[in-house]
Amino acid sequence: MYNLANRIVFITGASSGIGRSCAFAFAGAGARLILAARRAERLQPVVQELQDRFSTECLAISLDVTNREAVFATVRSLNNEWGDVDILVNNAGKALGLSTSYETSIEHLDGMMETNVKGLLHMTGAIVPGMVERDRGHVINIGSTAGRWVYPGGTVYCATKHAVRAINEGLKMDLHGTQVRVSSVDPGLVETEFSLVRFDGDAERADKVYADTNPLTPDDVAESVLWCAARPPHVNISEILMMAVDQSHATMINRSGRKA
Ligand code: NDP
Ligand code: 8X3
Repeated sequence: MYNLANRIVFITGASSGIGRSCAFAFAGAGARLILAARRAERLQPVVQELQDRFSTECLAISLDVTNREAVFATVRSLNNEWGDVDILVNNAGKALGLSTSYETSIEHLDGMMETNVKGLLHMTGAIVPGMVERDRGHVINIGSTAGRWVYPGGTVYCATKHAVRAINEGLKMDLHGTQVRVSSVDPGLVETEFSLVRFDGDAERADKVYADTNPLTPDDVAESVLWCAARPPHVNISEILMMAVDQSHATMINRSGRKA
């Protein structure tokens, strides 16, 4: 097992959902955490709870991953105490709307492409060179079943997650010969704020996505992320594809009722 105690873990999108759950999972393993998201006010209670429950050393950073300059400046500003990032969890991401590819607005197109693809690459570009220099580290990308299958209304989002899958595969080759690891955890339906964001705050519409079914929880995903990170250093988990039992393919979801 790779001992995660005192390792420095940088998690993007830690203010909600899967990223927030990853913070608790790594905190439970004794890691030190750099937590980033745009909404500082949503990071603060996460930090407070981590400190109360695990006495975790945390650095909360308000960061928009689409801002390349801000990403590089943030990473440069990490002092000796925080600079040697051991694990990068590239989690920040979103779907916006359910339009056809040809009707997707420029706002939605940019929002998805800039965050899910370029934001992930900005973070990778800012942090991986240090890992290469130290000849250790681990990048864990949060992909999706949308990186393998396309569904109606999801063309652009799925394209971004297909890109994440390609980046995950290519980054491992880019790092060939180093001891830096690269993994992708690719979940299906997970109940988070994902659909609330997709439907621009329409809670009723978002709730319907998870109605009468038993989706994955963000903690389920975080457990897999932690498992990847905790493998012995010579083991690289390339990818994990995971879905709720109630989901058998992108749009094949059993809605016969919620189990307790
Ligand atoms: P949430 O909406 O609950 O969380 C998304 C997180 O990303 C938030 O913390 C948000 O913080 C952050 N974020 C969004 N944009 C930016 C940005 N520009 N810069 C920095 N942080 C940003 O959704 P999930 O937890 O579900 O999503 C996390 C990842 O999991 C995404 O990559 C998503 O594609 C993927 N995924 C989700 C699935 C699902 O069904 N929920 C299934 C498969 C994959 P803030 O708004 O404060 O910046
Ligand atoms: C997020 C889940 O169902 O939109 O990746 O592909 S889904």
